[in-house]
Amino acid sequence: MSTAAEHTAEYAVTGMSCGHCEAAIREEVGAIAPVKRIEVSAATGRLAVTADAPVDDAAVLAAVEEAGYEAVRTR
Ligand SMILES: [Cu+2]
Repeated sequence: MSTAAEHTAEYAVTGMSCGHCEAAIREEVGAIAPVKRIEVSAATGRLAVTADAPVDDAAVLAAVEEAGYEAVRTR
């Protein structure tokens, strides 16, 4: 554990089927300013967004929607 607190928000994404879907979400969510790390899997439908500040839920959900998918926060 580092001393700087990391915040991770997890989402269940509906509609991803392949690597292109993952890339589309990665690109849109990656454009949100303080995002540090993105894990996304079409196989599990899971999206995890890590930042040094609390993750902006509305921005993530809007970005996923922009990419053409739907997400709900799961953690
Ligand atoms: Cu795809």
